[in-house]
Amino acid sequence: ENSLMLLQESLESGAALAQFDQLYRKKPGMTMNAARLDANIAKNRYRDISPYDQTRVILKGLTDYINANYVNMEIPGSGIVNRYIAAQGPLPATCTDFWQMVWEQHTSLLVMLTMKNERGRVKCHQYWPDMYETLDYGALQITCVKEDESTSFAFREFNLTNIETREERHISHMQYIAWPDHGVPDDPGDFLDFVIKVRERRQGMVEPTVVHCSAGIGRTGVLITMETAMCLVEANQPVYPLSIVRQMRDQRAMLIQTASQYKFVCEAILKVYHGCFGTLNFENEQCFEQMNNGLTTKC
Ligand code: PTR
Ligand code: PTR
Repeated sequence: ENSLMLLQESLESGAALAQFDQLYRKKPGMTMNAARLDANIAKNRYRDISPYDQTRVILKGLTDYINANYVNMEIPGSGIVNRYIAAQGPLPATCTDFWQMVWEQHTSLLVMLTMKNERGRVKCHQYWPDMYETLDYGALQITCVKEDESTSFAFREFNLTNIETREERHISHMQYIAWPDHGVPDDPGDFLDFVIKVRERRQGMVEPTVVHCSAGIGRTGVLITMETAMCLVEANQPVYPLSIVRQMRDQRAMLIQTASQYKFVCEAILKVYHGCFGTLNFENEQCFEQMNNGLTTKC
């Protein structure tokens, strides 16, 4: 496929990374005033990472602020729009806000791309209860009913009960635990496996998936880019990673933090493609079927 051939060439020549470095990190014209209000300053994990006002998630009630943005990724030609909320890792003081957001947005999948601690620093507060335990966050009561851990992933299931309405919901939590901030995943194979599992879980879901890391920009951006690229390949659409990044940054600033993260995701996109086909030839009908069946199993 032509766009992937171009991608390979521009990675080899270094042009891809130069273009990435030149792309705006914040979309001109977007504002970030809510983040700077006195009442909200302490709700930001990092002083330099704020949500756009225009796309921020607004909580119901008087204090409506959380450091999170809607990020909608359209897959042309397929009628699909993948809906995400990109968020910072909750702080002790924002866990209740976080769960309120999950409830109000009808989210049933949480994707976490950070560990709680990295290199001796706290990166994200543990905003969920341990296995078999229950914690109250405002009007929500959360119980962890399942937890499976491997070396790279931790998958959990939570029951949420709204104490006021007695309504009960079920939430999946998928954590990738082998990926330090500012870096790239330790193992691209494990990372692709993880993204494929996220995609399987997301099948048919219309409510936004909440994706967070520590700041909610670097690793979150890599994951959304990867999933978007996989959907584009499946929909037989060209894949231009830079325009994916632009589309993301139009909705939350700074998504994908470093050139090495960008390079990593571009290489992973090519790897998925080559893994399915062996060659860069997209014309062939059979290739397509193979990919549509294969992407979620073999690659
Ligand atoms: N030990 C690391 C950390 O605490 O950050 C990695 C890790 C993170 C391991 C989360 C397990 C984790 O999940 P839990 O402790 O909640 O099962
Ligand atoms: N000021 C912080 C820093 O540069 O370290 C903000 C920051 C932290 C930015 C983590 C990105 C980070 O990575 P991620 O978005 O993947 O958690």
